[in-house]
Amino acid sequence: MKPIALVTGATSGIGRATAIKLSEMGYRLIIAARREDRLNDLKALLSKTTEVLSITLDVRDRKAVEESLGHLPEEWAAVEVLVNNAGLAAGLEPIQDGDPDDWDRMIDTNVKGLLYVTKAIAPGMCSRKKGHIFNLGSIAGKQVYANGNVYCASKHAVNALSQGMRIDMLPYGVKVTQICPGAVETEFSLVRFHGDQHKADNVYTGYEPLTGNDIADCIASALSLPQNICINDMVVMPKSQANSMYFYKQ
Ligand code: NDP
Ligand code: 8X3
Repeated sequence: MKPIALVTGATSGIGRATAIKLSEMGYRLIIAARREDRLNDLKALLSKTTEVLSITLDVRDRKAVEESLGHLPEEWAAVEVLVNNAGLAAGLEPIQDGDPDDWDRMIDTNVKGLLYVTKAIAPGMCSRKKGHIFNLGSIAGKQVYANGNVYCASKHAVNALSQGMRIDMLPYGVKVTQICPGAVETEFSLVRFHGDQHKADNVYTGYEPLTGNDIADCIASALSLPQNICINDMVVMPKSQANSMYFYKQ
């Protein structure tokens, strides 16, 4: 029987690329996100190579996460790989000008959503003594940049939770890998700037950003290592980005 991987936020960017990569690696896929039409398209694509369970889900909805991921059909219950990817930035303003609705969205999705999904899946991994969790952190979880305030705080929380999860599940052999990318060209900036395509495109000009496929390759490489090795933390930057603040643009 093929192993099972669950990817949240599979309808775009890093999550979509990772779901495709994992299907090519021989996993059965559980894909979750809010946009049902996109999930259906991805399911059709993945179904050419593997079995797929598609779940329309808002990870901020604790009850919905418990009901769906906490009660998976028996043949889908033994999740081996969880990719906690669903997340977003909303806004890029000084704290005094920030929108509390944006703050709620980021904290509820990036921190609480990740916790709800983990709570639904991790107990099974512990009881089977087998599992690998990937948390999508960010370079923003390592360094704070101007106007990044709440997004950076949410990713610093992911950084702390990844360390805590790794310690807590150590006796059960569950691996926890945090992936911390720099700039990846996805819908991330379009979402951050509330649909302003021009502002979003500007983020990625003058240098070569990473792609969702690049991050999927990193996840695949961590997964492909021998079982006694765990990559705890991967900080993955475009060649032209030294850290959150320093880009070399031409
Ligand atoms: P995208 O906007 O392209 O994809 C985000 C995905 O998250 C979408 O599939 C979206 O699906 C899903 N999502 C958002 N909110 C929810 C929710 N409430 N419930 C379920 N799914 C949700 O961005 P990326 O692929 O770039 O982002 C993926 C992750 O990588 C995020 O955690 C982000 O913070 C992180 N990251 C991104 C970087 C970048 O530069 N792009 C760099 C570092 C980290 P839907 O709208 O259908 O629900
Ligand atoms: C997303 C990339 O530059 O906002 O985490 O930190 S950045």
